[in-house]
Amino acid sequence: MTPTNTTLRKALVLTAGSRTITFDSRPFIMGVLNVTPDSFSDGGAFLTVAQAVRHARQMQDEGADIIDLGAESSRPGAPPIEEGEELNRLMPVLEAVRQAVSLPLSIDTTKAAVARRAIEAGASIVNDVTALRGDPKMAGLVAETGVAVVLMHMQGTPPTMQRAPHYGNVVDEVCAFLRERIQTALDAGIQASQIILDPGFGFGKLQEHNLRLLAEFDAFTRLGHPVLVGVSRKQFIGNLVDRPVHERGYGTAGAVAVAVLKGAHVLRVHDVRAMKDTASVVSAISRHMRSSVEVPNA
Ligand code: HH2
Repeated sequence: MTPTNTTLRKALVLTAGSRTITFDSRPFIMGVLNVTPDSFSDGGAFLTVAQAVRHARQMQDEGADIIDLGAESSRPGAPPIEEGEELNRLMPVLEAVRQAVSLPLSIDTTKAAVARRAIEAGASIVNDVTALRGDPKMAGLVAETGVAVVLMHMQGTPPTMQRAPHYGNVVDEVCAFLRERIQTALDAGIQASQIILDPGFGFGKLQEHNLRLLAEFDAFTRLGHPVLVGVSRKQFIGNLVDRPVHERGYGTAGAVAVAVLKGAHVLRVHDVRAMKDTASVVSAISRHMRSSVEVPNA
């Protein structure tokens, strides 16, 4: 019998502090909770503790598996903020969300001091868009605490990254970067089972780069770690559907469907229910595809 994707897909186990997450056939949904005044999509919407808790509960009820809290925007052109300001925005919300939901919490930060406080308050994943390059203490913190870490590709930094991104072969270059960051993490004492990868949609990428990364997304899932995809409501989808941020749900679903078909493990999304349904349908179909659909001449 010709093997299907179910028989071919290897289960990956992620260790995240005291939690163990097994990725087998279905992608996990990471719901975004930004406690920022200026995030590109939900900036200002969940600034009070009560609003943030309500939204976290709603995402849990809608089927989220993880909640990603961020207190500093990384949208193109976003100015960096001070550690004190980030902690002031984050900690009251994180502590209240920790009480209100039972899901693993991820902290979207580039600062080790912020990540440490978040881990002490119960976060078990550090989502570092600089892939451990932004703060020399971050790798040691992840190694010491045993939490999971997202290593994301970015060319440049948020204030300047969309000015003139350039690549020879974007997929090869992003893969090479991720391999190098995995090695740096391992050298710092982080276990392979703590690592999640992310090609970084929109982070120093032109339209054609984002589309190539999605079209060849399986290049990242072959690197041997769970792979996160963050396409939700982003500009490259807006460019295709010509719609403002809050009307990009169907466009996002199209991109999510391709990523799921190509083996994505974690979907970082704003619209939990819609993307969970999209992922459920696509991953069920993909389990019935012959392997030859994905690997033509195998
Ligand atoms: N995208 C954003 C923020 N954090 N983290 C990962 N790992 N991957 C992503 O693609 C990613 C991310 C940007 O989206 P959002 O959080 O909605 O906006 P902002 O950065 O303006 O807060």
